[in-house]
Amino acid sequence: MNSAEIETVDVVVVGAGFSGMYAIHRLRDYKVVCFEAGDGVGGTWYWNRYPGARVDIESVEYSYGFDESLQQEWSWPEYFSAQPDLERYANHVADRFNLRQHIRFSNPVTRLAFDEARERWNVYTEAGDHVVCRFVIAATGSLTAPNSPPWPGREKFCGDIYHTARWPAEGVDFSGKRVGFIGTGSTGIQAMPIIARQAKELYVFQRTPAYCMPSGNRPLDKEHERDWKANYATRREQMLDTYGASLVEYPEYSAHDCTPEDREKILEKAWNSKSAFQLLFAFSDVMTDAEANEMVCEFVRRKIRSIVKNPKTADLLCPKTYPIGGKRLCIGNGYFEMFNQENVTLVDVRDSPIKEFTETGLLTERDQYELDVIVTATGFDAVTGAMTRIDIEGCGQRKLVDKWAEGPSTYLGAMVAGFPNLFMIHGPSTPAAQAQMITTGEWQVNWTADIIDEMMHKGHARIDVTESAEQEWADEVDMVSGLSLHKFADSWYNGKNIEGKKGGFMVYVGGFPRFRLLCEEAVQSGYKGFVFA
Ligand code: N01
Repeated sequence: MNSAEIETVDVVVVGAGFSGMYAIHRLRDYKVVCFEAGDGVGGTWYWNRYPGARVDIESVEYSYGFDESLQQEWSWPEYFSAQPDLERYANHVADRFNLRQHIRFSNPVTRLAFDEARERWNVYTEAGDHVVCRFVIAATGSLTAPNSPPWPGREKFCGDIYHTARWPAEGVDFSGKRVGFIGTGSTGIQAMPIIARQAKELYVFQRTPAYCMPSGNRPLDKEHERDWKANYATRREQMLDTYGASLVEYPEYSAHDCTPEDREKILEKAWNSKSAFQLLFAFSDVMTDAEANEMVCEFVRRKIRSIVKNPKTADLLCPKTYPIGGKRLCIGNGYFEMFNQENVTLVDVRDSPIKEFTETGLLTERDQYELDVIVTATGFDAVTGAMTRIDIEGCGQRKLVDKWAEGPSTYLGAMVAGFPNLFMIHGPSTPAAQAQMITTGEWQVNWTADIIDEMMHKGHARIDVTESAEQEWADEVDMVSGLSLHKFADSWYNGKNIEGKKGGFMVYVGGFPRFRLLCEEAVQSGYKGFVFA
């Protein structure tokens, strides 16, 4: 193409999920284009439309705070919103703030290449767009790239196969069907009880049992809503000062300080709490002290045994090999109860792994299962997958995928040395799903946009970070994860959910206040670790 025909903008935003949408809004004084793979806004809440998809953070918190009238006008029907309500909210925001004019839908970015001489990014898309820009904001999400384990024989299977993260908008009718469901993480636990109500038979293929607590979801009561609306400004500030950017109770007492009777009462209260995740915050040391953690694990196992009538099934559903919270705690509605239904069968694929898909179902090492439909809720190539699936080429034609071959390196989770003017929101080594993602995403967008504003104001063409700053950030990330029990679980946090994926712990578990402080200090101390040109 003739260079005169190539479109030039200030900022390209990749992804029109919640962070990408806010980035468009925050940077609207510049020329901004956003490329989005889907044909609508909402990111995670656009793609994950499987039955039962629902947020596990209170919606009054899990929503934008940047516009007071938006949060005053909007009403959530339930405490923990279902996917259709979250998607409706995303569409409302896109319309209300005229964001669609900047978004090119069904148009995923395929390649990003930095032109060092011009100090500009070349952005190429699947639909054939080529845009040149000064800054790229990759708002690509932590849980974007679906993971589909390479079982042979998929093409042979005569029925339908679905991945929960690519669910058909028109839904799926499971009536009278024999359904095989692979995956018992947060997604599977939400979807299965609903599918089990419809399906003739449901076979649950479990590799690792999950800790799960009830969601406490209910219609949002008007008094609670009024109270939040009267105090939004203060509450949003308070949220930023908590570990997970969420106002759950954070006790100061250790599990060891309590008598067994008091511990039981506290755990029972946390189990029945209206705030999801309260079990992880039942005591101050659940995520740092193995014995305290085990007390909570055993409490959940007792719950499972009391709910599930078949003792063998109950035992198989009890997690025994990793600490609670080591993988993200699942929040469910009737998951364990579902195993009391006659049409539901639990299959242990740790003991007898899935070998292949056959014409009529699934073959494990021990048995053949006859199925009409197979649903995979096998998670994501998390944190890095959305970035490494784009061909990204920085200075010296170095590819991001090569730089990250042994695991992702970043500075503050925001930038990668040798990839100037490319900012990530919820990138590797940010708190990601350890903290409430809309509020922390908004905060990261503001922090990034302030840097861009300053560069534009001062006439800096280029910002990069040093490799020593990356190393210091890696040391910080290792230090805080070394203090927590997360390392004792194989999960998407450390890439061990996917065979062969390399890298260490990819999520910052030092808490959002510390993360925010370190990001703010870096900028305020004269851009420590950054290099301008
Ligand atoms: O994915 P997962 P997810 N053979 O990776 C199994 C967020 N989220 O989509 O544990 C057999 O947790 C795998 O087994 P194992 C939330 O942050 C939030 O459920 O690796 N099984 C596991 O059981 C969450 O953490 C909400 O042994 C295989 C399952 O597939 C994140 O998304 C709702 C397998 C994958 O679980 C991801 O959750 C939903 C194999 N080869 C999701 N490979 C809410 O807000 C994988 N599995 C409520």
